[in-house]
Amino acid sequence: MNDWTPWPEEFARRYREAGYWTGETFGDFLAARAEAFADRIAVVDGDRRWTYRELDERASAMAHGFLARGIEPGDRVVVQLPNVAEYTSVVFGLFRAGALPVFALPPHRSAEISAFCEITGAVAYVIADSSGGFDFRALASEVKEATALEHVFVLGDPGEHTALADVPAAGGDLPEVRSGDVAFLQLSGGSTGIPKLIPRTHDDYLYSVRESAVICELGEDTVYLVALPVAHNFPMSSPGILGVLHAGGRIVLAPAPSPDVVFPLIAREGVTSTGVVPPIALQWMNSPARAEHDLSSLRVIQVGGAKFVPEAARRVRAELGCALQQVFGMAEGLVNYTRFDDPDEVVVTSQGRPISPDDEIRIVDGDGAEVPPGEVGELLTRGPYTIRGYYRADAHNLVAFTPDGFYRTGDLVRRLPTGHLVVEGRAKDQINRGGEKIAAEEIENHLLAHPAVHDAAVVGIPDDYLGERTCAFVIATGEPPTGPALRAFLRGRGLAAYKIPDRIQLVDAFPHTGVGKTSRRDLRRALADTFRKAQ
Ligand code: OOB
Repeated sequence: MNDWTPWPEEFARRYREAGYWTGETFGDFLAARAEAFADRIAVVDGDRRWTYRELDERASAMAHGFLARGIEPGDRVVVQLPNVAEYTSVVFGLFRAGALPVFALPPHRSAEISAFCEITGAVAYVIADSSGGFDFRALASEVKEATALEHVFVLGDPGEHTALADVPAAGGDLPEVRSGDVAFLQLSGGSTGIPKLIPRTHDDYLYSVRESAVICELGEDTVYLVALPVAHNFPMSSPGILGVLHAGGRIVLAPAPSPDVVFPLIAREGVTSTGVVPPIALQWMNSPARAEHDLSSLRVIQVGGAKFVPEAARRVRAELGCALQQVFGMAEGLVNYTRFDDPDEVVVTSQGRPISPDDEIRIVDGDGAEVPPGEVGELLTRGPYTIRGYYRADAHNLVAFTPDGFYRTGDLVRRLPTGHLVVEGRAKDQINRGGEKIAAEEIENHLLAHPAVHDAAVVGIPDDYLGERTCAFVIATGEPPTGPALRAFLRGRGLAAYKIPDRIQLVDAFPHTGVGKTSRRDLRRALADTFRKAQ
């Protein structure tokens, strides 16, 4: 079994020759930034301000400390931190130690964290003591008991674990890290029962970061607000914190995306840009608190992660006083941006065009044949920063990628003559709940573990605010369980809160699918259709 699928040599050579893959590692990247922007402020977290030099020094001290404690180059380390400055020193520290961060998101609980640890064989887990009212130390103890985890590093009060504050150490040479190797593992939104992990190399990711910084016109005067969870691909690299560091700008970490937290921060720090999912953009536009804060420093708000409908997109300039940039990206690679010189109509009605001239786009019908120009089909893509396979997932890779290496995005799109893509829907069994992705099969599997559940089908139902919410259709055996009981059951299985179905509907049978098929995939589609028609 292969851990990951490298690009075929002819492609790798082409990407190097084109200057996309430069041989730079994340460790080099930070060193070069620290050299160029030494005393400028890189990171703002509350009252703390770290310069580029300080971030560089902290990252190296972390790297030495992790190595001294037995983390080895190539080891996987699950990182689950809130939006705090230490996220940057930990992650760059791991990069410099040659270890691979596995980026968990704050809502993940034991079901997800155990799965990440099992798939990757992670030896360490980095958390905050508690955040958002949840104590991560107990979760860590539970996962450590059941997996190969050897170390738990805790920001704050460590309890029975190791204090992150005790990790930094001095040291000499750091291990050699190769730019063509995997640098970290991102999470896929997924559409299967088991989470999928995305291996990204230094070369491929840094290419997307540098180009994103150019497209988004970042510079030393950029002040970027991290309103989404910092470990997500969007605030990480589109252009995100890495794009901002590349350009010598400043990152401002927000502990939450709500207007009461974010608006004063924008005013205080002179924030110039930020990236959010559609429900947050709507919340900001609808907030009366807008009038109480000076938001005039904002030049652009990026919206992505889920479809931003044109009616909402049209309101941005008038209500937030800044430009809109739509971002249609995926942790697997491909990222599309509307450009600042695009006509307004293109910016409000399309989801942008790819970063690279070598992003190959195919839009195909159900048989894999390309659709005529302008028609809707599934988006397949291949390119210098799009993966060729998931991590340790050989069997799944056979269906998720074409034999010639195109990633099947599962997104239904059409292409405008300008090359911009318009997202029209989805052909994957995933629910996009305001940017948070939920694999239907994963939730169904958890429901099926309940003794009174005979069968379950999870579908997305339209929602004005989130785009979609989740509905679980359940056929019971014997005494039907109540909705609250099923929800409590799912929470008890350690599932992230955003994955708990918003609605649970008990039914006697699932609709027939016409040809008498019984696969849950067909049922899901049929139920989703029935629901849409009933609305
Ligand atoms: C971003 O990344 P992921 O990996 O959480 O989710 C990717 C999926 C896409 O395949 C698509 O289904 C959906 O999220 N999506 C959008 C969208 N942006 C993402 N659907 C409609 N309109 C959009 N603008 O979500 C992500 C990664 C990097 C940058 C931005 C978003």
